[in-house]
Amino acid sequence: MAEDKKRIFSGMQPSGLITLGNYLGALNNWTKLQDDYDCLYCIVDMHAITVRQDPAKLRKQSRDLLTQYLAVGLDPEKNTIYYQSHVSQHAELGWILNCFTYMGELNRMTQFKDKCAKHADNINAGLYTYPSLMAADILLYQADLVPVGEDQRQHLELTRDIAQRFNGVYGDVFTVPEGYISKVGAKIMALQEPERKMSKSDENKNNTILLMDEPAVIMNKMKRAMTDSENEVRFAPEKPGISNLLGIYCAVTDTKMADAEREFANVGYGTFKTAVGEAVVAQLEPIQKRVHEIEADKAYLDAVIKNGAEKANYIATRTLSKVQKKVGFPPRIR
Ligand code: ATP
Ligand code: LTN
Repeated sequence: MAEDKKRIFSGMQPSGLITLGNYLGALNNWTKLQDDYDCLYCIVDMHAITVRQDPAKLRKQSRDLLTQYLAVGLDPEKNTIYYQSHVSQHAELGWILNCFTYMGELNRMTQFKDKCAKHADNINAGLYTYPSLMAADILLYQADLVPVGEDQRQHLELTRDIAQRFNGVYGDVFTVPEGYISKVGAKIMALQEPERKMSKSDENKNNTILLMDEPAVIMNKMKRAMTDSENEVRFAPEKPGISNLLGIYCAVTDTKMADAEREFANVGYGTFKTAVGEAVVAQLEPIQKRVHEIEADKAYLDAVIKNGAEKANYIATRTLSKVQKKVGFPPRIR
């Protein structure tokens, strides 16, 4: 791995089928970074079990997510792609960082509050300390940049605070990472409730477009997307539904907002929705085809899994050993 390139770390939970929001807010940007940075892209299965998962489904979703990472164009030769649970250093550093994270900080996390409301029957300690594990993910690899969607900004800020706190006590151990949040596609909203973000664990299936949705399904979900009582396609805070569809259109076609508004200035909502749907289908169809090709190649996938874990393990060990020494754990006798 080139030492002169800046390092990038990001991850996604295998908590369900991935959405257009995940693709536009995260995956699509990751592929653009792979030539210029030394990138690690993790499948954060340890984070996923902070809400109850069916074991067989979790295993399948993890493999599907890996396949989708590859299908969107992430190259396992250029990037380190691996499962979080295969690199136990995440858990070990996570524990240490728990001891450098205040309850007051964790209490303020909006993702925690949202998930508590959604999973009132299972408000477990893992859900609460999720951000310290996320900090460990990033800091283990001394990442300079972390490309994520807007919803992760708060977790990243906390990661920076934890890194600075630790460095303040022990010297420069961790690189303090910066967020990398692209403007386009950073927050795709739910189709029928455009005041909420599109989320893969949403129970209303008409709120989300899945990366693997068939064209007819995509067109149908688009048709049902919430709009408003005007008939004017423009980007405005009081028009969250139309603004969201415009945002999707701009992201998938790489168009500027003003140009998109001009393009749809004189058309009705029906025509506009069809155009957005067709643009999404055009973007996703080739990816879906690649998913089917890759998932048929078991040996290839297994090799990616094995190599990714080995590469990640190598870097993670270096940081963890240093941290263990700094905090005063006794050296191992070999
Ligand atoms: P869950 O519903 O299980 O909480 P999620 O759909 O919110 O999942 P994550 O796995 O938490 O997705 O996030 C993966 C990446 O996708 C993160 O970088 C996140 O910021 C980004 N992301 C998630 N939802 C959106 C969205 N609606 N718009 C843009 N980016 C998103
Ligand atoms: N918390 C993130 C997933 C995640 C992540 C990370 C993202 C876990 N660890 C490290 C970037 C870097 C989420 O819920 N989207």
